[in-house]
Amino acid sequence: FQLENELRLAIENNQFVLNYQPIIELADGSVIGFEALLRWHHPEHGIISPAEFIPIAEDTGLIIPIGLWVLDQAVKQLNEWQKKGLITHGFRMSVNLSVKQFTQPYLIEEIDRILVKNNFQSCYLKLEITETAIVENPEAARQLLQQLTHRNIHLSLDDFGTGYSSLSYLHRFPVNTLKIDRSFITCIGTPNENLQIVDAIITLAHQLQISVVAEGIETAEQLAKLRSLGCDQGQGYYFSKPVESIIAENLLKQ
Ligand code: G
Ligand code: G
Ligand code: MN
Ligand code: NA
Repeated sequence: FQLENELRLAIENNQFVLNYQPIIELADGSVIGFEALLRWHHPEHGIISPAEFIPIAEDTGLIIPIGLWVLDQAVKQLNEWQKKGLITHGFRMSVNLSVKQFTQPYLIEEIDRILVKNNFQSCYLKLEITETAIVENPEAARQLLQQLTHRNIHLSLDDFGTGYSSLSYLHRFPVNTLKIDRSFITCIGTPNENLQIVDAIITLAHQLQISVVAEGIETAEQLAKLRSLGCDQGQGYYFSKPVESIIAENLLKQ
């Protein structure tokens, strides 16, 4: 209860901050985007992971204002980098959407309001939802996808391979990007390696004109194998952990 009450006040007390993890184009090593990841700087407990407080935010409905804060902050950051000439064509910032946000009826109006307020070009934005969110809400997914497509906002399927999506969803819902879940990448180079699965996911995605991001790359061996399988992009500690805005900006300058 204590944490819930504090979470309620976290926005107005300026306790949230976004970190950014680079997404790398595997062909040339360039930073082609970031995933925005929320952090809560609690005055007594220090940094609290979203893995801890997002579930509370979901249960209490606080995820709606928090999610909008995240989007607004990510857009403001992008605008700032664009003014400095750091954003190239094709660059996108990925923002996570929780299931609860994804199924609320006014989401697209709220997104539009944030885009207009910040005078923002939506072609630099990407939203991430989990495959489970789509499977459980196919009608909400279809509507949102149409609306996002009109605005040239891309959609990523996060944690791919962990849910129970029928593969036909990939065809029926024209997602732009599929993020192979970290669990498939972590085991590359171990006895549990299963490259056939990763290979099949990449091949299928490419046949459907979907690009593929490998999550959680931590070793050179994982990177090399993913490259040889034709994986498009990668994200993980091998390249960089999620970092503060100023460090992310320096990565863009390199
Ligand atoms: O970066 P990290 O380990 O802290 O993230 C933990 C989990 O929290 C991940 O599953 C990530 O998708 C989720 N997460 C991080 N930031 C956000 C956010 O802004 N919104 C939502 N809905 N989830 C987030
Ligand atoms: O669920 P989602 O994919 O949105 O969450 C991304 C989470 O993965 C974040 O918590 C981020 O900090 C974490 N992450 C990113 N790269 C790596 C990595 O290479 N190794 C591990 N263990 N976690 C990672
Ligand atoms: Mn994500
Ligand atoms: Na993920």
